[in-house]
Amino acid sequence: MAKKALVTGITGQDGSYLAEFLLAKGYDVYGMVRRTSTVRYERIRHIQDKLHLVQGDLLDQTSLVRAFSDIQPDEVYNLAAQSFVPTSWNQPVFTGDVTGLGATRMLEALHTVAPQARFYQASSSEMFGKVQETPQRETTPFYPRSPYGVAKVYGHWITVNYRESYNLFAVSGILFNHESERRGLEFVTRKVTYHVAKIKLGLAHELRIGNLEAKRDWGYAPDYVEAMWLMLQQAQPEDYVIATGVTHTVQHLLDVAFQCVSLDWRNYAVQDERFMRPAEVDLLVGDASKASALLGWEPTVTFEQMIEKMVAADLERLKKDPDNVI
Ligand code: NAP
Ligand code: G4F
Repeated sequence: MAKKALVTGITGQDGSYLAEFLLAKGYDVYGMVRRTSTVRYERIRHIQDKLHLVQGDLLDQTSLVRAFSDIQPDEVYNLAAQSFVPTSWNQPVFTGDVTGLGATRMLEALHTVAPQARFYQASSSEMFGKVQETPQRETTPFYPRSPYGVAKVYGHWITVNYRESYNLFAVSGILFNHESERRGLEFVTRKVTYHVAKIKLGLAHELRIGNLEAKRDWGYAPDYVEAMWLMLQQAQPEDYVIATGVTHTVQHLLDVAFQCVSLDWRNYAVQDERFMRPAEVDLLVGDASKASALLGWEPTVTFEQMIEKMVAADLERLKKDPDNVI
């Protein structure tokens, strides 16, 4: 019998890649989707006929209990979140409810009606915030710098707590930034590659941007979803850092992206206060040696290769449809 996986956040960047990965492994994939007035399934449209989509919302306990009870999944990947850091200052209570308490609702549903299921929680390097050591590893203390980071710390510890309280197979992947051609347009890598493509095609003339000094450890999303799956295949439930171990500034991102189309970012980028944050995470760089040793996981795509892919994909999309915003 095929294994059954339930993925929350299936319409997001990671959810779409994870769904593809699990389908290729022969899983029956159940994706949780929430009701919205406009359906936005762009990232999963190409596999939609192979998926079982179930309605549910991390804010609605009953929908989660029903989903767990009906599906009786073998594996659960909790990827759903309000995941954009700046929005978390505008909507801190909502972010806490979805991104933090949402994890408790998922674990409580699992504990109540499907305790045999293995559970993955999408934790984040944002939890390290004002970093207490470099590089950051599983044992590095957390010091979150945004309501989003605080909510993720809660989600992380409630996962540990349910594991220890109820002996559940519940793990937390502390994933550093990972990007792709499917990244949301508001995140800095995609914002840059999309604008580079627009500027190259004469569809835009400037890129308004925030802090150029911030450093991130950026990996490629398809590599990272494999790590999620590997964590649930282990004999023991443990938490892992997933990162490339290489960090770059936002300014370097501009260098690399504009070089892809032989342009100089200095002629187009305009710093704009609106994109500065009330509290910044200045530096992230992860130590994934535990994942390398125990999961055999390694990143396969470099930062430069990834940005090149993203620029190429944005050029392709915009050439076909100049209004394309996917
Ligand atoms: P994303 O593209 O923003 O996707 C978020 C997903 O969550 C979407 O499918 C969204 O559905 C869903 N969602 C939001 N609120 C929900 C709710 N109340 N109930 C049910 N579903 C809801 O995020 P991502 O980049 O794929 O990241 C996946 C997870 O990993 C997130 O938890 C994120 O915080 C975490 N993470 C991401 C990174 C990264 O660099 N990408 C790094 C570390 C951790 P709609 O389509 O309906 O909005
Ligand atoms: O791309 P970002 O918005 O990602 P951020 O805040 O690091 O969060 C992402 O990664 C986390 C993992 O560490 C995830 F948990 C989270 O869900 C999300 O996926 O910003 C990256 C950096 C920041 O330092 C920001 O200040 O880029 C800087 N930046 C500079 N100008 C900008 C901009 N960020 C955005 N979004 N837009 C700008 O114009």
